[in-house]
Amino acid sequence: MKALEGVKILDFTHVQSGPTCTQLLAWFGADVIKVERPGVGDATRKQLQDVPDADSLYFTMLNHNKRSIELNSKDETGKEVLTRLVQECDVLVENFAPGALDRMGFGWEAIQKINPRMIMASVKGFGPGKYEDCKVYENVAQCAGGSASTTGFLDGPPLVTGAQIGDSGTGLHLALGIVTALFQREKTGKGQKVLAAMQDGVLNLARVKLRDQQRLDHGPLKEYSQFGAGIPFGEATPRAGNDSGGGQPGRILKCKGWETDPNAYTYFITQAAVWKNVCDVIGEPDWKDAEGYATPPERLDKLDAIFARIEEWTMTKTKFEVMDICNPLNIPVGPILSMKEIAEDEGLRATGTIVECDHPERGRYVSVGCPIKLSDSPVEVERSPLLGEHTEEILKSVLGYSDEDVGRIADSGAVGEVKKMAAE
Ligand code: CAO
Repeated sequence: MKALEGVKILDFTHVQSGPTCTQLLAWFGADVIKVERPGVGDATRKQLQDVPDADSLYFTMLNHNKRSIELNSKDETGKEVLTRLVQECDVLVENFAPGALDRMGFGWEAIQKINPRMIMASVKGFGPGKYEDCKVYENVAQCAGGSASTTGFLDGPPLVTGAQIGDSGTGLHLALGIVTALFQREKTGKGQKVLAAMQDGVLNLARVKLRDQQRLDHGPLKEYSQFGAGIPFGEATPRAGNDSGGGQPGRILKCKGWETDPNAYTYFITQAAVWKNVCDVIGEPDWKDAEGYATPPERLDKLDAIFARIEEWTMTKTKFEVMDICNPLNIPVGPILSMKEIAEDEGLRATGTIVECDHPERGRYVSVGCPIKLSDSPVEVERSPLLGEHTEEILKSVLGYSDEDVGRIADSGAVGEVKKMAAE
């Protein structure tokens, strides 16, 4: 038994944000039916291809545990099939450019008429307002959501982050909106619209930077290294380099091998509660009670010097040795792990966070499994579907079409050449 067993998702998503959401729902047990344009499919199938003629990793890593139906939603017969899908499914998830669903004839009002219990969930770049019609990709959202202006170093340009907070982050927000709407439907019997705008999702994740914006009205941000360096603050939350985002000062420090290994670094947090342990570890026991060092406020203007001294120590150890020494002393540290190290990490493989799948076109590939673990709803990660792999199966088993109907639908061209042959 899986948590979302019995829930049918009409998955009209593409690229990254929407697919992340529906992949999570599939992992929680929903039957996710991915509707794709005949012969074309999700654009990511062919983007950043590493194996000729095989679905790309971009696609395969975002579309696990789904079924694929090829369907031209602009064709008359295609619309008939889509209408049946709306009748049968619980949730429609989409992340088309604004207005695309209306142009197809399947806007919110039309959907409600066909199935009042349907939840219609959308990712858009912006919420209602002057930018609502804009197309948006990841980095645009990171910039518009406040993340880029607060990421990077003080003397450099704004930076986007590698974590896809605009796409995958908004997909997560949408998934929560969907299960919440399903929960409410239990009581009301009605569907509703769920909207997750990428700008809003990024801002939600950058919430602490808006906190700092308001703190600026009351004086400098003392935990920022900029304060210790004596650089005045401007009007807006500045870029904070690798400063810790919270009240406990932290930095990225070099470890043994940094000269040749770009990831021989550790994150080191001088949490106030374990300051004495930090002093012992780095060989500065006098700092425990020395004037100017004993309390967190006294240390604020010396953080650069303090971290320089800690780095002298971390440079004598590998990032894993730093972890092994500091963890038992409750000093929060974290190695900078490369993607290579993560892909090979036995611990992550043991928990199913890193998985391997067999794919008929591309062979074995590594992927990220479900990052949320439910004790009563285990996840078995299955490979992504080939384009239209389940067209016939969905027409018959989900929508109840007869062989004759499937032949008629295939003849119309609404479901693509391959399925026409399969139906014959
Ligand atoms: N059958 C027939 N037509 C189909 C179809 C199907 N099965 N599936 C999609 N289409 C059509 C759409 O109806 C649309 O047609 P119109 O423009 O005539 O209405 C067309 O394909 C293209 O859709 P699109 O505009 O969404 O795609 P795009 O490549 O031009 O834009 C993107 C991509 C991501 C910029 C845009 O979809 C968007 O802004 N989405 C919302 C924000 C978002 O999710 N961004 C994250 C992207 S990365 O995760």
